[in-house]
Amino acid sequence: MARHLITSAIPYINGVKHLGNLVGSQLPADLFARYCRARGHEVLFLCATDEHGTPAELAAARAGQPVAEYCAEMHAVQARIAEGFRLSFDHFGRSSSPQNHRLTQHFAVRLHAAGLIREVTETQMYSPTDGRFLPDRYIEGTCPNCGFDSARGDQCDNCTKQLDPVDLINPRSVISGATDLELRETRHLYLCQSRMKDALAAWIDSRTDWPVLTTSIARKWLNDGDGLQDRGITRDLDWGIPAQFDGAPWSGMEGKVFYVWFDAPIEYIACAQEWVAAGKGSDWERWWRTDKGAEDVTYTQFMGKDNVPFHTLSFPVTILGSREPWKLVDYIKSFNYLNYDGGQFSTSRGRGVFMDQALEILPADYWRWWLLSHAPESSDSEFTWENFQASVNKDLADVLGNFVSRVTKFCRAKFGEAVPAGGDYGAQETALIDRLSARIRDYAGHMEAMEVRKSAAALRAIWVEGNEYLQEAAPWSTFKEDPERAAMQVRLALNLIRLYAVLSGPFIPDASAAMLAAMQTGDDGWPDDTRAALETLAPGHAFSVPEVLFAKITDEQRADWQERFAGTRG
Ligand code: B3M
Ligand code: ZN
Repeated sequence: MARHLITSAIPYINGVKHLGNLVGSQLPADLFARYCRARGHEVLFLCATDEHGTPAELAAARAGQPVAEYCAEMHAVQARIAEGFRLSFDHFGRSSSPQNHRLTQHFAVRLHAAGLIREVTETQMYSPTDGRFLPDRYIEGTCPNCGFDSARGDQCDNCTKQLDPVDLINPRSVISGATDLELRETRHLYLCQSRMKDALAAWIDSRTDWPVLTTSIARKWLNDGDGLQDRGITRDLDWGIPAQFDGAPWSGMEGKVFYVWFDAPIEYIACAQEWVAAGKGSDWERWWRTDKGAEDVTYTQFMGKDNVPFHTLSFPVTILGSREPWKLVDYIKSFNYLNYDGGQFSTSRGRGVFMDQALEILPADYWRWWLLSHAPESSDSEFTWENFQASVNKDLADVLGNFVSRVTKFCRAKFGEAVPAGGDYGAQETALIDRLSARIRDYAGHMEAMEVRKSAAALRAIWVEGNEYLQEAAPWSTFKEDPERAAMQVRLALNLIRLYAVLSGPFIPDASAAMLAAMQTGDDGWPDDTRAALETLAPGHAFSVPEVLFAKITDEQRADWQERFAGTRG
């Protein structure tokens, strides 16, 4: 039994995320976690909220709440929405946890001992109007790299370049809009990333099986030298993990906290400790310490492309630089952006569908299917209501839903609500079984490789096989001259419904559960032998006709939603 540690990038606490965020990390991570479990592997799937830094402070200020209170509330909101989307985290933690405080400080001490932290006196942007320093997102301006005019102090969203507030052209305060900013001296801890450049380059070069998107971004910053400039890992902020603590080997850091991007990835580890503290697990070290059993763990991270530099460069410096036997990531699956209806999703302008709104209008499976089957893997992709309507109506309602409904209703009408007997499978069925076996292998191969779109296409092809078989076999006409044979055909089709439930679980878990419930059976594992899988429901086994699995989206609904989500969220 293989062991898989799986993490999704941890979403900022600053509000409900949109569908583009969902499909860039949490959802494909969930797909993979569910698949690994279905294959009988041992899985630890972790996610959390990213609660520090300027995003948290700014959002709390906007909400008029103390930051801690705001974070606690928003964590509960995000956790509830994650459940709504059936994201099967083993634990959904918080980067503000005591575990992460301890561990982050521990890493800083270790890095210092390894000579990888130095103290720097530098000048930072200070706003007399606001009476404070303006780190990271407290400042916006024009990107010196690409000219984007709303680049933030820590990173340009347009070109992914990691920035320093002092790099911005025409900087302005996000709090007050003030532009009369001045440079003032302050002291900070710097992580000496540049010293690890060769080690990191060798490591990235050894990852020959990683997606090009991941390695190309990593190499870009490595070779530019850019991503590997030494970076400040402390900030002049109130909210965060204090950079000063008992026995700290540095001084003068009173009132400062660690930079959010320093502590956020450490939360992947702390989250496993929280999972134990919550009584859900008993041993986090066998997932995270290679001296304590984690040497045979496969660790996969999921994230959007803007997060890649931090996971391929900064976090590995923390892990490797600690000189302790922590588990290093084995595979980084990254995603491009999902656009919305001819533009970008915009949190500030309320443009696009946000996770809470999505669940208000349709159940999770509809979204999961569309998002995963259109995942922005090789390039950015775009959500349009026309495309969403077409793929829900075709794939889910016509291909899958209709099959289930036709088969169960026909059987109930002609044979009653139990699997009919009627002889062995014949040549037509054997041919179908052969085709299905090949397609299931195909599907498994793509899932294994985390090729999300290809996996969706392969699963759909498996559904289509059922429809084509039904069309050819036509039990409704067979029934007239050869009811025995029709019974056998229907028995196979009912077994196909069970097989579909098992195979489709990672994509559409609720529909999968509904199909299993209708077939009055459980999920007894991956179908290694297709014929055996299609003989699981024996003659006489009772079933029921399920409710409509997927309702079609009408043109009226589509037009309605298109207008509603054009950009007015208040
Ligand atoms: N919170 C950025 C984001 O939500 C950041 C990811 C942290 S992963 C350790 O896209
Ligand atoms: Zn830029």
